[in-house]
Amino acid sequence: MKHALLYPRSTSARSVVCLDGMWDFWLEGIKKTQIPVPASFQDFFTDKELRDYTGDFWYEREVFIPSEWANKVISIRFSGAAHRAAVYLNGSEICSHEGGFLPFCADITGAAKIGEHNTLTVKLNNELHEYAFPVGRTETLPNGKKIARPYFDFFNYAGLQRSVHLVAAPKEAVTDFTVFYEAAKVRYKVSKTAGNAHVSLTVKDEEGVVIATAEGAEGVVEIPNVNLWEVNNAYLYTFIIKLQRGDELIDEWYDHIGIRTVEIKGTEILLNGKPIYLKGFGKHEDSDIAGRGYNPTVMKRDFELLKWIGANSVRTSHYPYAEEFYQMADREGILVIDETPAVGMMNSTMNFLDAARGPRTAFFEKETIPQLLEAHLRVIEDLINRDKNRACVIAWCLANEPETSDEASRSYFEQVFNLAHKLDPQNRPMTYTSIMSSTPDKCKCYDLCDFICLNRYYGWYVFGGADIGMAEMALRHELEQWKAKGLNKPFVFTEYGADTDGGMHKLPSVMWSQEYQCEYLEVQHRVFDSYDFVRGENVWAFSDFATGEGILRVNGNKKGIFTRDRQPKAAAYALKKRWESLPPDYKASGYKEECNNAKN
Ligand code: BDP
Repeated sequence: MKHALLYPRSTSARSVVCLDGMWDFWLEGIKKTQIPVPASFQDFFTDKELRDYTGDFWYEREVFIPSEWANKVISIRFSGAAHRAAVYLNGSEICSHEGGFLPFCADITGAAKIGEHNTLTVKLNNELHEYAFPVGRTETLPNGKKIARPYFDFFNYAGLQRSVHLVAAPKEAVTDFTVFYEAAKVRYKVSKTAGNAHVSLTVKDEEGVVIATAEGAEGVVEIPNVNLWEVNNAYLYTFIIKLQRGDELIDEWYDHIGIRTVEIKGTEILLNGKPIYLKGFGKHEDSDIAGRGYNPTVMKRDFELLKWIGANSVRTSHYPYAEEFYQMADREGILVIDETPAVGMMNSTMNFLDAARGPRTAFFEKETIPQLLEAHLRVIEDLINRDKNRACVIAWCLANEPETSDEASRSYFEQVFNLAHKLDPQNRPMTYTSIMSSTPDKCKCYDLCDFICLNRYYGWYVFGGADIGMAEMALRHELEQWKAKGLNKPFVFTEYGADTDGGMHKLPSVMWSQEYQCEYLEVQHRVFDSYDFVRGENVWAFSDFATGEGILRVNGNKKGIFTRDRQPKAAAYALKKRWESLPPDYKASGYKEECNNAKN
């Protein structure tokens, strides 16, 4: 059944049926209605109680299983069902899954009525717990209302937020495919179910011409005159894997794969051996009405905006995105820091505020930690397994803003990093994003990171508005402390930003005005520019996004450089100007020498 975890693709040996569309939907207290899949359920309804609903809810639809599938292994594949799911076919439970951001599948071969309609029911649950991701808790108020208390700053959207597929595959099937490279030499490994079928690999270029072949489940293919995958200039080869017995085709699956190397040397991030400077954003899967639902129209707009503004990178804050996002990043040549759903690892409903104040909450001493660690290791395995062949993924971000000032976080993260290093066949750089209270003198885990990612809000949560001059001093002071450590690693600002009302102008600036967002960014960039080891800037956030309600959020988080409907704020033009003027290898040692030579 593991074969169905591979991205669902119809080939001459496999059939895929997409189950997206209208599904029946109900939860306690509302009449059965229909809602679309993929989407979050919360933003369709006009009733506030429904939007904030916390608990179990159901999706159901009829699924026809064609009689031609009689000899196949039939699976249902969920690209993501948030946050936990139990799947039933014709009333019998066939599988359950914890976690909303990674794919899982269920074998329905035995349970399915072939040549008939079958009833597929999914019971979902969106409660938050301290032992599951994303971390939070669920409270029952004295008035009886159950409510989710996220320890993170985004709305607790849930539902069948990604596509659902039926997959019919042969009994002897490809279950996994892995590539890693030494430049044009591509090492590959095919895993399959039991059987004696012969494995072969064919590589086609973008014109569809076969340029290399290999035999056997494991080996090396040499790509002649390789077109490397580059930023904004992607090249994707098609790798076709076949299982054959004599002339008979048993199974076939393919993937589009870019060839590139990524490594860190000293303070440089190298792509294909050349230094790169990251310019881009932390994002959310978030849009009007569809919520966190995979939304190809919005995704397309986002990639156009990324190109327009001169960005080259995105962090998938704060969870793995839909698989189609990485496919598009692969095609567009956008670099991705791929993040696990490990967010909220601090005991607070407002961790962004605590980030500034820095109280110790002893999160890693909780009794739920062993169970959370298990969940963490599982998502790392599933994430790396899902995205390991994506050229766009240049690094793994194993957690967002954990309380690494806590001594107990050390052994936890040693285990997390060890597993991730063991699992990634391409040995990509690993990191986590560091919260403001994890200053160089307090952080217990930074040395585990191959590059250091700072989420810093000097000029917003601390020293905002009239105090912005102090913000520059404080940021420089912190960077001086990091410098004194002599880490010889790249630093990337993975978050910095200021909430901004897309309609507000004010001269002179005040916090929340578009002028202030521009001034804030100018201060940060002036500081980044004076430190050689700063090798990237990912602004928080790409666009405004939905959060829970509270006195710090005006209908969501407004730190977007674009509004929620993807229109530019004033800062977008300032960033475009800066990013288009920075050379791709900004701050590289070679680049500096060139500049000096040009001056002399
Ligand atoms: C950081 C979090 C991010 C928040 C951001 C903010 O990583 O999720 O949205 O702060 O406060 O702490 O805007």
